[in-house]
Amino acid sequence: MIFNEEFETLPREALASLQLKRLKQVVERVYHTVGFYRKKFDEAGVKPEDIRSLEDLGRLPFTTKQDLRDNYPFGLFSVPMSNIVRLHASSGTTGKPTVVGYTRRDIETWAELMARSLAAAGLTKNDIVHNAYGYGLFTGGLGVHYGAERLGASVIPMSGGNTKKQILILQDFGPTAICCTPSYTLYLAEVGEEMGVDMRSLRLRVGILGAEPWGERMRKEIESRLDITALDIYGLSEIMGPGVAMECIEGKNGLHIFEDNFIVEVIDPSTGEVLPDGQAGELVFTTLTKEAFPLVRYRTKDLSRLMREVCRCGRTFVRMERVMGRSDDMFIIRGVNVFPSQIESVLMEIEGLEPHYMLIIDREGALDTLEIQVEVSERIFSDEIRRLQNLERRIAKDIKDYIGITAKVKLVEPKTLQRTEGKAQRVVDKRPR
Ligand code: DLL
Repeated sequence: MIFNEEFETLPREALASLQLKRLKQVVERVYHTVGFYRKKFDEAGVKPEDIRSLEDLGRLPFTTKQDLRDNYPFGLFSVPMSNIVRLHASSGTTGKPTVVGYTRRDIETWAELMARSLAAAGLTKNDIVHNAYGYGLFTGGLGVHYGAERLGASVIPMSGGNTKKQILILQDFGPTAICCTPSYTLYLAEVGEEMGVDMRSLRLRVGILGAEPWGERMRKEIESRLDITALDIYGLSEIMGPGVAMECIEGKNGLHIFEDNFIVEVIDPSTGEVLPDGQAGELVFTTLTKEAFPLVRYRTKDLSRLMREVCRCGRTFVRMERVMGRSDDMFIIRGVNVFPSQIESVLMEIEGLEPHYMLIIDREGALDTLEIQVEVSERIFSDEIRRLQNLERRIAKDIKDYIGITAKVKLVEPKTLQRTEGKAQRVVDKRPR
């Protein structure tokens, strides 16, 4: 179902002229209300009136996470605090959180985009939504909540944690949709199975899963353990929260970016050069409708590529491929650039491994070391030692062959690696800095 037929199916030309009109307004607005932008635009020698076409966007400087940090907490807001009705923050792995603000109208816009996202997953007002994204400063909980209400669905504000209780609610309230991170979905399946619940016979039909990178293997695993359709939702606090892009149930291949609200570009993360459609690079967003905290050319560090082919759902919005990883969760082992998602896809090809793993990076002398801890299934774990050793060797060999790095592999007992309610933490970097 398409929630906002008029905007979501706009012919590309009409969409482009809407984007240009809105872009001009945003540039004008930030130039006159946010000192940071005025200074940056002046330095770059661009005035708001220089933006005459969408291509002119490329003349504006990028905004980075560091700029947000430098203006912590409210320095980039473009309205007085009296017009801000909500604050959220994203926990940075380092230092202070990133703070974002919303006006009343921003909350309405966000609710609409989340309603669109849920509708893209096939939800209507007749659905019951089990919302296990965390409520609080994190945008997941309240973002989904307002969207579900806007759609008219019945929302269960579970938030994260309390996993056994979640299972009870899943059984008794009969929600038809679940919203949480993909890793937590699997954890729920695991706990439910442990409690003797047949997780495939729940009323759940669809999962709206995101906030962390995941892959097709994980999708299949979730779909078969819970007997649902698992769809990917993308967003980031800086740009709004969840609902920047959403996979539709008809296409199930890439996420539609709500382009009437955002302009997306893909750049080469090392040079900043804008890449042609289809090439992988870093996503850069410009917000077109946000009042409190507009962002111009915000570098997300998320790596993806754009797909222009028309989707069978009827939406005209461009799709982004599921996020491959971040340019900054990349780590370098003895000179080789490695993304956790690459290791995950090697592991997931091997029979008998569970989708739970940890990567521990350390240094011995001058050499970087990587230890991969991965859970094996119950059946494999009871095998004789020799077979487990063979499996470890096989994994190490595959990692070497596919990624080109030497790793120490340690198989661990099922259900021993730490589970999280929110985003999975899979990399521990112990190297001295
Ligand atoms: O994670 C917003 C969100 C909530 C999205 C619920 C989807 C569902 P932040 O905490 O600011 O916001 O983290 C944003 O998470 O830059 C990506 O690196 C990552 N991320 C979000 N969605 C996906 C996804 C929320 N579907 C950061 N696939 C982003 C891969 C994702 N990574």
